[in-house]
Amino acid sequence: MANAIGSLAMDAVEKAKSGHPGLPMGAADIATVLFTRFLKFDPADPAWPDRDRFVLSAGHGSMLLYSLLYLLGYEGVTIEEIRRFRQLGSITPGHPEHGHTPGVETTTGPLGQGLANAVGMAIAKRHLAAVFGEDIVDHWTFVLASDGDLMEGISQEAIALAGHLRLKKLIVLYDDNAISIDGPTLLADSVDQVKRFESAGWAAVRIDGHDPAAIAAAIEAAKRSDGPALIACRTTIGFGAPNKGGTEKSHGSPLGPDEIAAARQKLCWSAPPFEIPTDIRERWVAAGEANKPARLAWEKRLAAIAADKRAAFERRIRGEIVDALVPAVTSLKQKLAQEPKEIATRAASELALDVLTAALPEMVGGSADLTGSNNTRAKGMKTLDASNYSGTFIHYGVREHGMAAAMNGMALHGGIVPYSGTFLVFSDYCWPAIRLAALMGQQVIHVMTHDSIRLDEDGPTHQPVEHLAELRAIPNLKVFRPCDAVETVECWQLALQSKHGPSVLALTWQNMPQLRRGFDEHNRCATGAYELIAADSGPPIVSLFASGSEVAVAVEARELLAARNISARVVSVPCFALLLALSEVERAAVIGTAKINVTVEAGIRQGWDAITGSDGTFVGMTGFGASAPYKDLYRHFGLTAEKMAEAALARLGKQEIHDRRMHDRQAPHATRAPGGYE
Ligand SMILES: Cc1ncc(C[n+]2csc(CCOP(=O)(O)OP(=O)(O)O)c2C)c(N)n1
Repeated sequence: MANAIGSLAMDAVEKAKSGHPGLPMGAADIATVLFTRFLKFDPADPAWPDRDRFVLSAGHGSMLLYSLLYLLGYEGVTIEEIRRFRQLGSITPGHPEHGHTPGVETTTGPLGQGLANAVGMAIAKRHLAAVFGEDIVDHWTFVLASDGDLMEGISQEAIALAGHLRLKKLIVLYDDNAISIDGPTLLADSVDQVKRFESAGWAAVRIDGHDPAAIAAAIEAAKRSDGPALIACRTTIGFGAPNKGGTEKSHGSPLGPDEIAAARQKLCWSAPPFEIPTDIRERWVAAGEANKPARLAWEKRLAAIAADKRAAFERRIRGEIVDALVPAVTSLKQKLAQEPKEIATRAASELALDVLTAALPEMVGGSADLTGSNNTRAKGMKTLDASNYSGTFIHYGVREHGMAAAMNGMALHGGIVPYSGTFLVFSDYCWPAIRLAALMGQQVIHVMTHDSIRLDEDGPTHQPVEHLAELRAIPNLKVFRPCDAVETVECWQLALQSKHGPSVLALTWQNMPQLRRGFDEHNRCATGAYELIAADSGPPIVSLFASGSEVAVAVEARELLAARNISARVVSVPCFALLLALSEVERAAVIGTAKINVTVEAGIRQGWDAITGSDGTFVGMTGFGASAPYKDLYRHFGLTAEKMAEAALARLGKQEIHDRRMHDRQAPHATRAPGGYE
C-alpha cells in the first residue's frame, strides 16, 4: 500500500517534469500506517468537524497528500488530477492549498508554518472540547514535519507553546531523513530533535520510519502521553530509488526514466505508471470507508445534545456571525455619541472588545506579551491555559511568528475567531502567517498598536514607517486604521464581518479626539473612506485625505486653510482595500474633484497615489523615525497641520501659475485676474 503512494509520486513528478518525489517515497510507510490504522476521517465528508486533522507541514511533499486523497477516494481527486499535477487549473498544485483540494487542511509550503498551524488546531480542539464537551469534540491533530520544518525558527515558538499548554492529542511525525536541498542536514544542523522536544515538555521517541510495527507502536504510545508527542521517524528520502534514494538528488526533481524503472524493480512494483493494482486500491478505499460508522455515531451524539448547545456549536462551525453583533455595535456608538471620548484607539478597541467578546463567544484573543499595551484582554476574559482550556485569552509569550500561525490553525479548525495583539512594527514577525491567512481566506484579526512614530522615546526600532504599505500590499487583507473611538468600533465590526480573509487593526498609542460626533447608525468606514468634514461653502478647493491619528492633523489643517479663505474638505481613509473595492463611480465620489489633493500619514507614501493620483501631495515619512518625545517627533518630521496647510498652499500656488499660463496662451489679450491666495 505504501508503494502505491511512492509510485504515484514518482510518476506524477516525472510527468510534470517538476516536483518533489523524495519525501512522499520516504514517508509513505508512515502515512500508510497513520491513514489506515489511526486517522479518523471520512472522504465522504471532508469537513466533518470531529475528523482528525492531518497537516503536511512539508508542503513540497504534496504528492504524498494527493496520492493519499486519491487512493482513499476523496471526491474530485481523480487519477486525471494526479496526472495533471502542477498544471494550471488542476486541484493538485505544487504545494497543498486549503480550499482548493478537498482533504487539504491548510496551505503549506513555507516551511514551519504547517507545524505552527497544527498547534493552533490543537488549541482550538482543546478549547472547543472544554466548551462543548468531548462527546462531540474529540479528535487528534497529526503533523508530518521535515528537517526544514524543524530548522525554521517558527517551529521553536510553536513547540514551546504546545509544550507549555500541554496540548495532548497533538502528534508530530518527524520525517527524519537527514537530507535537505543542499545535501546532508549535517552541513548546517546538529540539533538533537528528540532532546529539543523533550526540553519543551513533549514526549519524544526515535524509531525506524520504515517499520510499520514500530510506527504503530509509537503512535499508540504517543496517544497515551499527557502532552504533545514527537515521533522522530528515521527514513530514507526517495525510499526505493536505488541510486538517488538517500541523497538530495531525490528531494526536488524528477528521478528520470531509468531511476524510476530501477525503483519499480527494487520495490517489486510492476504496475504501469499511474495504475494501482486492484487489490491494493480496494484496500485503500476500504481504509477510506472505515470511519463512516464513527462519523454517523458522532452525528447521532450531536443530535442528542441540548438544542441550544447544538445550535451554538453548529453556528460556530459554520462561521456564522451572531445577530447580536449589530446591536452591540449600535449601542456602543450611541454611548460614544452621548459621551464622546478622547482616548487612544487601542483603548477604544478595548471598549469595543468588552462588548464584542461578550456577544461573540467564538472570539479567542491574546497578545504576544504586550497585553497591557495592546489592550486586547477584555473584561471578564479568563486565561486559556493548561489548567483551563475553556478560557478565551491566550498569553502567547514573545512569539509573534508562532502566534500568527497558530491563529491560522484555529481559524482553519473552525469554531473560533482568533484575534491577537502586538505592536504594528512587529507585524514583520507575523507577515508570513498573515499572508497565508489571506491566501487561504481565513478570518483572523490582528490588533497592532503603537501604529506610528508617535510612541514616545522608544525610537526607530519600534516605530513603524513602511508597515502600513507592506500590509496593504497583501491581497485579501484588510488593514484598518481608525481615527477615533467611533471608527475603531466600526472597524471592529467590519473585521468581524470579514469572514473570508484576515484583518489588521492599526491602533494608536496616544489619545485621539473623537472626531465623529452625533450618532450615525450606518457604518461609515464600510466604504473604506468617507467625507468626514465637508467644505464650508461651495465646492472645495482642497481635499485633505488622512488615516488614523493624522485625520486630526487634517482637520486642523482644514481650519488653517479656512483662515486663508481656502475651502477644504477632510476625507478619513480607514481602509484602502474597501475603498479600492468600490465601483469607479463610487470611488470617484469619495475622492471628489477638488483642485488639490493632499494626503497625510505617519508612514511612507507608497499606496496613497492609488487614491489621489501621482500628482497628489503627500505629507509623511521618507525614512526611519527617531527617539524623542512624540510631540517633538511630529514637529521634526513635519507631520503637523501647518506643514499640511503649507503643502496645500504651495501646490495651489504652482497650480495658479500653471492655470494663468494656460489662460494666457489661450487668450493672450485677456487681462489677468488679480489674486493669488492669501
Ligand atoms: C520558509 C522556506 N524556506 C525555504 C523553502 C525552500 N525549501 C523547500 S524544501 C526545503 C528543504 C528541504 O529539506 P527537508 O525539509 O528536509 O525536506 P526533504 O529534503 O526531506 O524533502 C527548502 C529549503 C521553503 N519551502 N520554505
